[in-house]
Amino acid sequence: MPGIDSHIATDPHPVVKDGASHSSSATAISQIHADLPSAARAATPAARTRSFHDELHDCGELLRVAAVGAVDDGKSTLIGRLLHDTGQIPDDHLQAALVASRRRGMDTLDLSLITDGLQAERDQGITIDVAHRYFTIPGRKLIVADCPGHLQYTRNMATGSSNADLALVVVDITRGIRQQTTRHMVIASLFGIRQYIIAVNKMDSVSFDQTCFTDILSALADLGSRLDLNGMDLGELTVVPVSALSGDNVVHRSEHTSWYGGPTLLAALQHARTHATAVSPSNGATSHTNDSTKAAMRLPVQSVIRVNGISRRYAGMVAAGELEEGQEVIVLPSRVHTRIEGIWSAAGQVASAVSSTSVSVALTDEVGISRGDVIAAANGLPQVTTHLEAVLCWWGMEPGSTGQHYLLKAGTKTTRARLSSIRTVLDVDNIRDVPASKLPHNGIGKVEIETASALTVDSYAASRATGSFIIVDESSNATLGAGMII
Ligand SMILES: Nc1nc2c(ncn2[C@@H]2O[C@H](COP(=O)(O)OP(=O)(O)OP(=O)(O)O)[C@@H](O)[C@H]2O)c(=O)[nH]1
Ligand SMILES: [Mg+2]
Repeated sequence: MPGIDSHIATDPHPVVKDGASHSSSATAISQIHADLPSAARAATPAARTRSFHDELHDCGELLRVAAVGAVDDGKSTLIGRLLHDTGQIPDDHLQAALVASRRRGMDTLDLSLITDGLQAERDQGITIDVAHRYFTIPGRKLIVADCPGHLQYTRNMATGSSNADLALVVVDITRGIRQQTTRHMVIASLFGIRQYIIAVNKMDSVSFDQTCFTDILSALADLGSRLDLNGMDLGELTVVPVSALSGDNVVHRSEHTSWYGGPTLLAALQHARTHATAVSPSNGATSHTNDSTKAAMRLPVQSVIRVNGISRRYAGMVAAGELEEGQEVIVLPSRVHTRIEGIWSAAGQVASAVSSTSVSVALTDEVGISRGDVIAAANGLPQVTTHLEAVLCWWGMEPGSTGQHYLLKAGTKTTRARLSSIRTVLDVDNIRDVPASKLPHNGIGKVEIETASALTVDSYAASRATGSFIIVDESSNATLGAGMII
């Protein structure tokens, strides 16, 4: 694993790059109240002078962030703080959160209420569903998925991270790295995330003590090397000491951490690689790519459309790579060679389309194609197979067991499948694969699966979209697990 970027300053008085001296007292209701209705603008002196709204039009590239970590470590509060201190909480939301905070008997604004939208979440003080927050920071558009930390909702956490460019891992400094923190990092790594910002939160609870922070750094280094030994790559880690409650090192540099010379959370998010600029590691075997435009083109066919009752077009979403007019393609599983005659998107006829674009295409030859078939670039073929080797995250309440039948959905195709072998299950505490015959609830295992009909797939390392699948219960249709093809 590459080194941890912890930025402990050797200079006890580092230059304050943001130029913001920031009061880190908790956001008092009275202070906010006095400034309403333009409370968001008045969050801090720096927020007043640097209007983030001014930069809304200059959005820049999209960065998808999954905020993960153990229950109560402060994910929702931290996202709320980020929104608040960048002046992006609408007045009505702020008002509602103020009222709810008061109802809870709090004399400070509970920023987690900004992100926790469900009544059940507010009642229990935990996140259950994944809330997506869309906002901007200078030069960037962000989509932040606020994932639940509770073990029971690990599946929701996985949903929130499945498409992320970066994981924001929140760690409560008073509780350290917990099993659920590790589990989330393992899942994020399996999903191909190669950038991590570790927000070491609640620094106010330890009086911003540097030794407590370096203890977390040692624990992270230890975790990183254990993951490495098990073939799991985290990629780049930036570790930032923060207090979501008081705002230290979130948007404004803290005056309480003079020993820290690294970026604020905001600056770290500004400098992270986005989807468009992501690069895949060069070391081959365990590398994953976040950049589905660099992968070989895959267009899983969702439906066949008749145009004017004569010609046919094939509709679907480009799952990987770039689709181009004139491109030589192979239709799978029939293996018929043909070319792309024309491409239509919502914008009309286009010469090319990148991954995640919904399109319909016409082919130069008459080919028998139906839903579930895949149109693939001729230079870089997927496998057509009934045998899968995969890492499977299991959320079924009943353990997954050898010989059981399920439904397997991969892209636009659904088939019956049998769990033919469970090779190992990950011992999360020791980061070690151990032999097992069952895959327990919330377990992560290496398995083999036989499918009733052939699937057109890639390895997950080559393509996220065509290298993953879900396992569904045949009778209840409940999602039991998510797999990544090895
Ligand atoms: N002292 C202190 N408390 C904090 C800080 N950040 C959050 N908290 C408190 O920690 C508790 C949990 O915060 P949440 O933001 O709901 O935690 P979470 O990680 O979103 O929790 P789940 O979504 O349920 O996993 C709340 O009581 C917060 O007020 C902090 O920086 N300092
Ligand atoms: Mg939460």
